[in-house]
Amino acid sequence: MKAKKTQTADSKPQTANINTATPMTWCPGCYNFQILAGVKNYFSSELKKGKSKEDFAICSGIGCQGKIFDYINLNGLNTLHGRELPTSLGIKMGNPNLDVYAFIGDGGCFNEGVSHLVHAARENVDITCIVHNNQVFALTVGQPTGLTEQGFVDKTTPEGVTVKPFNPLKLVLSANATFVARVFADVKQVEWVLNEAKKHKGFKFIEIIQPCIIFHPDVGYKDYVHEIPKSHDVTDFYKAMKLIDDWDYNGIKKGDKINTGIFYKVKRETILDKHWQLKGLVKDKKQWKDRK
Ligand SMILES: Cc1ncc(C[n+]2csc(CCOP(=O)(O)OP(=O)(O)O)c2C)c(N)n1
Ligand code: SF4
Repeated sequence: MKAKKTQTADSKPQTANINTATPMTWCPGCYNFQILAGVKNYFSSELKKGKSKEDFAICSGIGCQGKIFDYINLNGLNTLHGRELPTSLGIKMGNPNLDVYAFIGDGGCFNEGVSHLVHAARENVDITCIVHNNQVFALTVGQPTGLTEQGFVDKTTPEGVTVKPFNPLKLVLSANATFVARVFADVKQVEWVLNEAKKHKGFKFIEIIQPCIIFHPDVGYKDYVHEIPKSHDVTDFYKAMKLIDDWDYNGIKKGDKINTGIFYKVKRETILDKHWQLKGLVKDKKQWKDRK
């Protein structure tokens, strides 16, 4: 694991700066800037509340969103495209006291890495999975992913996408994820949802609707965003499915609702609870090397 900045044993806890000097290469106006700002606000406030940089690990893969790794000064690993979840699981197993955040694109998560997603949700791995959903493979210049709408045309698909996208949140819920949420790429919403997710033990899945202004622009998504009613019972699986089903990702049609907020949240044994060695490390706040 790449340590971006080390702390000596006798140095004081850092309440520090998580900025990096890496030049920004996102397109001006990219919604990833909103996500980055929300994520940084969240980590900064955690550090101010007494957490140390060494309590966190971040992981991303290859893609426009993957660059977020370079813009946040926290330890972690920039891994292979689509392998953000198994890498994050490895980090968590290596040190279960770390709070691990995986940043993934919709291509990485729902195309190349989709099997990892299903099993991370099923195992209730205690990590936070954040998907920047722009409905295209943006870094490689806009090819369709499994979430791109029918009719979408690019150089690889000149006659347009012929099949319907699948609904990623229905997949995540069906795989028994215990925390499922969606927000729009907005600083405040991102910060809010991370604060909600941190209260939950288990696999936290957050979809962020992040239009790509170059290859999959915002065709009015914002106008279709609806906050989930406060009265929604987050433990009701079928109601969660119903709210998720209000938008099928196949473009935007009259009557669609892109619901945002927490669809589902239930308690279930996590992968850590099932293994006494891991449980012991968490209970004693120790690392493997310190075990007797
Ligand atoms: C295993 C593998 N397959 C394909 C690629 C090529 N590749 C690199 S980035 C990328 C697109 C990433 O798309 P997405 O995950 O949706 O993120 P975005 O760029 O849209 O943020 C692809 C296909 C790769 N690097 N590794
Ligand atoms: S190509 Fe799209 S996702 Fe990538 S940086 Fe530009 S606007 Fe953002």
